Amino acid sequence: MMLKVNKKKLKAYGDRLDDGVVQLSFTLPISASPEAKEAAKRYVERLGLEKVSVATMESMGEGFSYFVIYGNARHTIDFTKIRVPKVEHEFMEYGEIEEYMKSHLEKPIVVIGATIGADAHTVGIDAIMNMKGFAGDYGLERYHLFNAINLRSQITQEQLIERAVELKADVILISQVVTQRDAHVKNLKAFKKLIKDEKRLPKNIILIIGGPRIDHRLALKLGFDAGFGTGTKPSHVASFIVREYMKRYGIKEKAQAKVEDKAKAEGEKKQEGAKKRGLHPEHRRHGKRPRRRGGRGRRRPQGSKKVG
Ligand code: B12
Repeated sequence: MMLKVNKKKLKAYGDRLDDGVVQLSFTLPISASPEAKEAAKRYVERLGLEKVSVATMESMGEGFSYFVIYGNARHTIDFTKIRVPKVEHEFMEYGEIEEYMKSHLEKPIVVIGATIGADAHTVGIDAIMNMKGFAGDYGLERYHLFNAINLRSQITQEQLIERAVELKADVILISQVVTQRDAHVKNLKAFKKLIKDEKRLPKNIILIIGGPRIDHRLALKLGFDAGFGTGTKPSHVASFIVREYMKRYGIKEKAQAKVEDKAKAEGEKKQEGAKKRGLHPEHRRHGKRPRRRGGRGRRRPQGSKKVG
């Protein structure tokens, strides 16, 4: 049975609609004890939850305790008002993208990727770029018309830009996994500042960021073209790159070009037909001879004769 959800007053679902039950987990910097448990309960009550129950308390070693707590939240959200910026391009799968690129591109798209700053996490950028890919989806290296170069991790903003110039990159992919103290935001802002004044790279260069705490909204806010978060598959990124590249370089979609060509040919055919029928150029567009004023029944003035 479908639930009758009030989307204007959305609440968390625990074991029945609108009970507002949420689960919280956190650590307190005190050793596990009955007092610690009571402190955790009161803390959650102060956060505004009601009917609070501590499901789990675990010792996290000397001086730390870990909790899982349930409680009922009163607050609601108007879901109908929520708008989230997201990558709008239609996603294709590996095989489709390969075919699509073959029929639209004359040369490979150069894509370079790296994890920048002190961040040493490479698994994310590898998942997108490496031949074997991620979750059964081939990485960019597997595509014939991507020249994908993975610089891996701890690359400085300056190094990334130098390599982009050297390799004539069309696309730069940046991974940021460590977000402690907003390290990712600082790194990305520093990169944007550098690339803004870089004259050796094309204006059309596509800048994409990704990582578990990255989304499209943050990417746009920081001046990047797209942002991808957890669960991103390489084909999502590939689809975005191809469509965006074609848009920026004015490469028309074949299907669209076909429709436009057909419309143009039909227009020309009509014009040609009208020309043959001896229509005045002004009327050719409609392909019809205009009706004479007065219409069919217009009579000659009395006494006049048909000439010829
Ligand atoms: C493996 C791992 C490591 C490995 C990394 C090995 C390697 N070669 O990458 C090692 C052991 C080295 C490591 C070290 C550290 N780690 Co670590 N690590 C992890 C762990 C367990 C998994 C990360 C991972 O590989 N995920 C799998 C990939 C596939 O997922 P992903 O990165 O999200 O990528 C996907 C998307 O985000 C997206 N994506 C990612 N990048 C990009 C880029 C682009 C362009 C695009 C389009 C998409 C995209 O696509 C990917 C596929 O879907 C996480 C915890 C966790 N479970 O997530 C902690 C975690 C990321 N690590 C963390 C920390 C703190 C560290 C250390 C600082 C710990 C320390 N004090 O030393 C150091 C980092 C040192 C440094 N200089 O960076 C924290 C980060 C906290 C934060 N918010 O900042 C985490 C979350 C653990 C935690 N809960 O505290 N870590």
